[in-house]
Amino acid sequence: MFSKPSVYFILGTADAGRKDPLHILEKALEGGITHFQLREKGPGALTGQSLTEFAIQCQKLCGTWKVPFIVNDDVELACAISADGIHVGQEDADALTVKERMGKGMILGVSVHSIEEAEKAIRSGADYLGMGPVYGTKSKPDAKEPSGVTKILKVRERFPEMPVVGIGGITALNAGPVWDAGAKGVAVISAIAGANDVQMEVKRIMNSYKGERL
Ligand code: TZP
Ligand code: MG
Repeated sequence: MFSKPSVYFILGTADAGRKDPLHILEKALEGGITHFQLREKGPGALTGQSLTEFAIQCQKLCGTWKVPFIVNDDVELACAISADGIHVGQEDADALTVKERMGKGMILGVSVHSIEEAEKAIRSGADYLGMGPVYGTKSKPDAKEPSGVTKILKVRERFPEMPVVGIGGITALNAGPVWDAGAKGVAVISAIAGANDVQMEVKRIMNSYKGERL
């Protein structure tokens, strides 16, 4: 499910600014993202029927590219539209409860910040762990202090089989240490959503794995 290098794109309508979020997603898919997470948050976030309709449009696009479509937090929505997966943070629904509720084949991602949280997430049935913020981020106002790759290294050492995805301020230029720390993937919002050429930016991030510059 996570072959290295994975470029895991996260987007909500607020992250698109004045651009069309579906167009951004389409270009990101063309560029080669390997995973997509719908994370609809903040002022003006879609809710109810408009959120469901938007989610289905994102899901259809991802389906065309055979890219897993993962929903952040919203277990109801993820189950209602049979998303490929759900991602929860420590403040969200308990991972074990989510695991029990979701469909058998669905992917469960959990954000963790320590060995203890990682252990609990793994016991709850997490398929991958999100870890960050690695660098400073403007996309999550309540983000914790950035901790570089130290925590990723620790979790990788303790749970070498568990795929870890780094997140927070990651760009094509600073992704190197995240790959080197053993992350299978990098999760990115602004570097992709805000890029002038979304497709090219995804390729650049993908190529950062081998230290190649595009
Ligand atoms: N969790 C930790 S940092 C972050 C989330 C959702 C935001 C990442 O966004 P960006 O723009 O790639 O820094
Ligand atoms: Mg959350």
